[in-house]
Formats: sequence, C-alpha cells, structure tokens
Amino acid sequence: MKENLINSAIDVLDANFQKGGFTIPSEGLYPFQWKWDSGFIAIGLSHYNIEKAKAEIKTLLDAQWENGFIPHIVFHNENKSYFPGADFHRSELHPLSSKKFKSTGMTQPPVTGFVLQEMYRIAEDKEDMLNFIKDNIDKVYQNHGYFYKHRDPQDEGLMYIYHNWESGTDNSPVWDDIWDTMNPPEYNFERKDTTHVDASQRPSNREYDHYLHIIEIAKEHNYDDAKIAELSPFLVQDPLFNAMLIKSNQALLELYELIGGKEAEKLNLRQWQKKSISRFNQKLFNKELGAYVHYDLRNEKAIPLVSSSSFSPLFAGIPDQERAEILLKTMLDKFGGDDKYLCASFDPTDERFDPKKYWRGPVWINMNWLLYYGLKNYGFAKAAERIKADSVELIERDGFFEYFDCRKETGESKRTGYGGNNFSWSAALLIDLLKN
Ligand code: 2M8
Repeated sequence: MKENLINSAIDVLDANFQKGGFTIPSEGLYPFQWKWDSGFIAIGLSHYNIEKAKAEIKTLLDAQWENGFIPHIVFHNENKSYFPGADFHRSELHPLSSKKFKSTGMTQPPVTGFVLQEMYRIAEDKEDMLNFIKDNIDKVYQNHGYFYKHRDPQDEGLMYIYHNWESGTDNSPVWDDIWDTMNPPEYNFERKDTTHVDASQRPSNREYDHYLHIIEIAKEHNYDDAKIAELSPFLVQDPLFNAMLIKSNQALLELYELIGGKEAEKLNLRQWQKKSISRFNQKLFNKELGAYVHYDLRNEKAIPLVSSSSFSPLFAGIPDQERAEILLKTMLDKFGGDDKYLCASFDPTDERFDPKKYWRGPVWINMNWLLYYGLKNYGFAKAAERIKADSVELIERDGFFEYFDCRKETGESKRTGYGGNNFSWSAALLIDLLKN
C-alpha cells in the first residue's frame, strides 16, 4: 500500500517535470516554476532522483536578480494559460532584475535554505551533495541579505511582505480587513484559473482587483523596495514568511559550519537570528489567542486571527517549550475536533472559515508537512503522528489534490479534493512523510 502510494506520487512528479529542469505545480493551472513549490518539490525528488532535485534548485537560483532577490514565479516559457503572466508583471522594470528570465516582481516564503539542508539529510552520497551545496549556498545567503537590507524598514529583524501572493496563503481571511482599506478600480481581465478549477474553490474577481492593484502600484515605481515600503496599501509581517526565513537562516548557518570558513556570513547569520527570533516572540505572539498572528505594518496593528501560519514557528524552533505547549493546545482546541482532519488553513471556529475555498479553510499538505516536523521538534509525538496520518488518509482517499476538506463528513455524496489535481507538492511531501 505504502509503496503503491509512493509510486503514484513519483508518477505525478515525473509528469510535471519539464525539459527546462524544473517542475510545474499542476498542469494547466500553474504552468511555470514557483519559488516555494520548487523547494518542497526538491525535497520529494531527493528521495528518488537527486539529479532532478538539484536541477530544481539550480533553475530557481538561475533566475535570481542582481540584488539577491528571488522571484515568486519564473516564467520559463510563453505559456498563455496563466493570468497574470509575464506581460502583466513586467519584471524588466526593475534595473537589477534577471536578464535571462522574465519573472514576477514579488517573492514567496524563503524555504530554499532549509531545503538545502533537507536535501543533505536525504542524500545518500553526502560528499556529492555537500559539493552541490557549496556551489549554491552563497546565492541563498545573498537572498537573505536582500531581505534584511530591503524588507525591514524599522530594523526589527522582521520582514514585510507587500502582496498576499508573497505569503503563499493567497486569499486567507487574514487579509480581509486590509482589502476593506482599499478601493481598487474594477480591472478588465480574463481569469484563467477558473477554466481549470471550479470558481467556488478560488478567489473572487473582486479579490483579484485588489491583487492586481497592488502590483500596479509597485510597477509605477519600477518595483523599487523603498517606494513599495512607503506606498503599498498592503504591508504585513507574516509569521509564516518570517518563520521560514528564520528556519532557513539556521540551516545556512549549520551548512556553512559543515563546509568551513565563511566567518563573515556566519557572524551575520547569528546576529540576524538573535534579532529576528527575539522580536518575533515579542511582537507576533498574541496571549489572548494563544497563537502567533500577523502584524499589519501599514495600519500599525496586529491582526488577531488564527490560521495554520500561526503554528509554523514550531517548525523554526521559535517558541520556548512553554509557549509551544500553548500553541499545541490552541491547535487542538480550535482545529483538532474529532470530526476534523488536521490542519485547516484557517480557524474553523471563526465565522470567516470556509471549508472549500482555497486558503480560507481547506487542509494544505505543505502546511501539514511543516507542522508535522514542528510538532515533532517539541516532543508532541501524538499530534505529529495524527497530522501525518491525516495527510496520508486525505491523499490516499481523495487523490493528489492541491487542498482538502478538513471536515470528516462534508455532507456530499462523493468526497473529493479541491483545486488542481496531480499537484506536485502534495506528491513530493507525501513521499517524504512516508519515507520518514
Ligand atoms: C497559489 O498561488 C498562485 C499565485 O502565486 C495562484 O493562485 O495563481 C498559492 O497556493 C501559492 O502558495 C502557490 O505557490 C501557487 C502554486 O502552487 O499557487
């Protein structure tokens, strides 16, 4: 059974692997390379084809800008089945953007650092993998340098994101109050995603108006970071994004220690870690909710809502044991009823929860994977095993979908997963969970 499931996952990944040496998240729906998808995919690939895993990371890093920035989508080809594509994003507006690849002018959670460490953990030939890491680690370090230089205007050690697409959790209810502060024009555009996926499972057109409007503002200023920090109506310190950075900082530090030398880089990483972790705990933890929450930097207020991102600091070792226990309790109380699979992407007890709509409630396998390792880190073996078993059960029964209903009884005659099918990171991370 386990072997069959792993083989099906490999089939999904092989079918999505492209000639250019990268893997698309899902055929039709997402025809390019996405930054954080690429990282999760490389982890899965490492279990059975290390050369493909290396290619995945190399193609992503190949699209890095001269200032260290790594974009959220690399448009490797002219595919017209995705909106908004290269012609809308126009990365060439930024003077330091890649001359080789068109891309977006926004980024995604910085997972690549810890992905390199995962690849090292999984690789059988450690020497060969360490050589690969030696050749590529500086680029990831420079990416972190970009964040500390350009995304932290108040020098807090906490990075801002200027677009919901940078969070990876695109239409989370966490952003709803920010949308209420904006009044974008109604753009004339043709949605492509809803030709692949039922519109009830995707963001609305009005939500897309907001998404496009923020990009228009950034483009007016040629994606200049200082201007974006000054003018973007969306400026948020996201616990998931910052936890990924902190985990990756730690991974880079440990990998540099393994490689030897690089004293200046190690010193910077240690200083970044100290500042970021302490400010993270001070600023983003909400005692009443017993969870980490987002901070709206534009409107200078915390956003007191619990989502699966609230628990991601467990993965990066950010809370102390006492606080980790509070997080576990919040997760089980709000998300962990017997009638539910772990872990909904948004608080099922909140009125904004929607079990079918994208990041407003469904279970996502990449988040479950982060939480599985996070819970294990703190010795919460029972909850970790539950999250793993739930992930396997959902995929085995519903298919290799993009997201899943967290309700055990959906009230519908036939259960299915939601969003894109044959979804790469669901396949890749299932392989890792099953091989673990
Ligand atoms: C989703 O986001 C893209 C935009 O980046 C979209 O909806 O068009 C998100 O789930 C994001 O986290 C993910 O990386 C991307 C590709 O899987 O799809």
